[in-house]
Amino acid sequence: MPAIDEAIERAIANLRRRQETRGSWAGDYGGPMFLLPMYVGAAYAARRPIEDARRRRMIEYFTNVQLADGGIGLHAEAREGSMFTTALSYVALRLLGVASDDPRTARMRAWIAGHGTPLGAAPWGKLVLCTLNLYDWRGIHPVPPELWLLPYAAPFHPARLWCHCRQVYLPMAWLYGTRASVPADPLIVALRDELYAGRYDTIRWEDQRDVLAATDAYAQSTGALAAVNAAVGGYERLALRPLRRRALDECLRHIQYEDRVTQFIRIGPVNAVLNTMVHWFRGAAADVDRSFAALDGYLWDGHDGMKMQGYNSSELWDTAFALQALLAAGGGDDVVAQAYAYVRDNRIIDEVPERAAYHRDPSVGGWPFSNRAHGWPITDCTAEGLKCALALERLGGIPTDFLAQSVKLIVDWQNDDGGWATYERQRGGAWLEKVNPSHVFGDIMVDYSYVECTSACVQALAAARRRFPGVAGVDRAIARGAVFLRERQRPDGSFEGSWGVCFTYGTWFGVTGLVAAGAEPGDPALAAAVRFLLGRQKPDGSWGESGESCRARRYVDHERGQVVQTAWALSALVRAGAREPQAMRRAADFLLRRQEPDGSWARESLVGVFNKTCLINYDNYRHYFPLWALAELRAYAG
Ligand code: LAN
Repeated sequence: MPAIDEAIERAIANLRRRQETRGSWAGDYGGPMFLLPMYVGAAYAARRPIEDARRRRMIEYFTNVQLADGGIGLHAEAREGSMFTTALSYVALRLLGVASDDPRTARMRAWIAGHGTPLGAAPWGKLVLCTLNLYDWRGIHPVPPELWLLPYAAPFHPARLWCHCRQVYLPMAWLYGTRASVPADPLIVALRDELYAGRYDTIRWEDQRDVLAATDAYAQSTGALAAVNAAVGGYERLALRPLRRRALDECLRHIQYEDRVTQFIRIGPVNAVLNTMVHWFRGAAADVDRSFAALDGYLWDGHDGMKMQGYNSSELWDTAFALQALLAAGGGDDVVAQAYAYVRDNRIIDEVPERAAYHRDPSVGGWPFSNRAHGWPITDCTAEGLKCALALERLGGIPTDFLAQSVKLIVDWQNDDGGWATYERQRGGAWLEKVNPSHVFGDIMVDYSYVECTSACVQALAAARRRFPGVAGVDRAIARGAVFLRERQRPDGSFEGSWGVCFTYGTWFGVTGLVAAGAEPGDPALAAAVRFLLGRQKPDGSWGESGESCRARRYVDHERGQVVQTAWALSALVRAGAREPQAMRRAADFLLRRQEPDGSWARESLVGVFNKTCLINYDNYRHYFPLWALAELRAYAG
C-alpha cells in the first residue's frame, strides 16, 4: 500500500521536526479553566506583577475560551459555564487589568449574576476567593488541619486519599486554619461589589456553606458528607489553639517536604499554586521566589493564548508513546535514539528521603509523567517507560538492575482487586467517595484501579517476562491483571476509560492488556470488543466520541470523526486480530485523508480527561497515534 507507506514516512518526518534537542516532544497540556485564574490570584496576592506580554496573552486566552453567554466552562471546550471557573476567571481578568466595563467582563458579570453569584461556586472556588478576600472563611465548611495529626490507622487519615487529592487539601488546610487572606485594597473592594451586586457586607456567610450552583454540582451532596461537615463544623467551634498550632506545623512540614522532593514543581498545578500562597502568607520570601520560578514551568503560550497547564509537562508520556509508534513503523532511527535518551535520562534513580514519615512509596525503578525533576513515579508511566527501555536495551545506559527494580515496583503496586491504580496502591476505602467535598470532580478520593493503568502494567510485565523469565510473582500478577480487565469489560464489549475519551480509549487499553496477557484472536472478550468498535464506526470510516461520554458514563457520539480516536480504534482492531479488512481499510483511508502535507494532523477536539468532568489537551496525540495505527495495520495486513 504505497499511500500508507508515504503517510508513515511523512509522519516520521513531522515527528523529527518537532522533537526537542533533549529527545522529547513538548506540547500544550492546557484545558482545565480553574488553573490560570489560580495562578493570577497567587501572583496578585504575592504582589508579583505579571509582565506585560504575558499578561496580554493571558487575557487573550480567557477571551478565546469565553462562551457566547459570557460564562467560562470547567474546561476549554465545555459548552456551558461553571460558577467555579467563571467567578475565578472574572477575578483573574480584573486582576490582569481588564476594566469592569469591558464587554468581556460585563458579559461575564451578567452570567455570574444570572447563575447565583460566587455564593454558589464549588468549594475549591470559594476557598481561592477566601484567600483573595472575596469570600468569607465563615462561608465554607472547615478543612481541619488536625486530620494530619491522626494515626495512619484511622480509615480517613489524609495519607489514605489519592495523592492528588491529599496534596490539594494539605495547603487548603493550612490556609483554612490560618484564615489566610490578602488585605482588602481598593480593587478587592470593587470586586466584592461587582461579584455580589453590592450585597457583600450583608451576606450571612454561615448560611452559604452548602449553596452550590447547578452548574457546579457533578458529585452530589450525600447524607454522609452532610454528617462530616456537621462534625467538622462542631469541632471547629471548640478547636484548641495549641492543637491547631501543632496541626498547622505538621501541615507545613508536609508542604515543605513536597516542595523539596519535587524541586518546588509539586505533584500538580493546584498544590503548586496553593503551596506558593502558603509561603507568601507565612512570609517566607525565598520560598515564594522559588515557587514562582517553578510555576513558570506550568505556563504555556498556545494557539489560543497563555494558559496554566495540568502538569509541568507530559513529556515522558508523549515520548514513550512516540517512541513505540516509531518502533512499530520501523523508521526514524535518529529520532528513536534521541527519544530513548529522554526516557533513559528521566527514569527515577533516587529514593525520596524519609519516605515512611511522609507516606511515600518507593520511587526507584519508576518513570514520571513529565520529567525526573518532578519525580513522582506513576504506574502506567513506569510501564510505558519500561516497555521502551526493554525494546531498546541494546542502546544501553540503563543498568539491568534498574530494569529488575522497575519490574518489582510494578508487581508491588498491584491492588488486591488485581488492577493497578495511578501512583500508589489503593489506601482508602471506596466509601470515602461518598464524602467527596469537591462537587465538580468525580472519583477523586482514593486511587482506584483503572483499566488503562492495569493494561499498561500487564503489557510491561509481559514484556519483562520475555527478558527475565521466571521472576517470582510476575506470572501471577499478569493473570490477576487479566481477570481484572475481563471483569471491567462492559456487556456491550467496551471498556470505560478514565484518562482519555472514553470508551474508545478504554477499549484500546482493554484489548491491548488482554492480548499482552495471552488472549488469542477469537477470545470472546476480544470478539465482543471488536463488535463494539465496529458498531461505532462512522460512514466515513472514522470513530468520533464526545467528551460528554466521560461525564455521562455512556457512549456519546461526536458529530465529527476524530483522528486520534480513529487511530485507537484501528489499533485495537489490529491487536485483537480482527478479520475486518474493509473496516480497517476505511479507517486508514480516513487517517490518510486527514493528514496535512507536512505529515502532521490538525488539532481536533480534546481527548484527554480527568475525574470524569474535566477535559485536557494531549496535543501530541495527533502526531503519533495515527502513525502508530497505520504502522500496525501495515504490519498486520502484510
Ligand atoms: C494526570 C496526568 C497523567 C495521567 C496518566 C498517566 C495519563 C493516566 O494514565 C493516569 C492519571 C494521570 C497520572 C493524571 C491524573 C490526574 C491529573 C494529575 C492528570 C490528568 C494531570 C492533571 C490532573 C490533576 C488531578 C489536576 C488537578 C485537579 C485535581 C482534581 C486535583
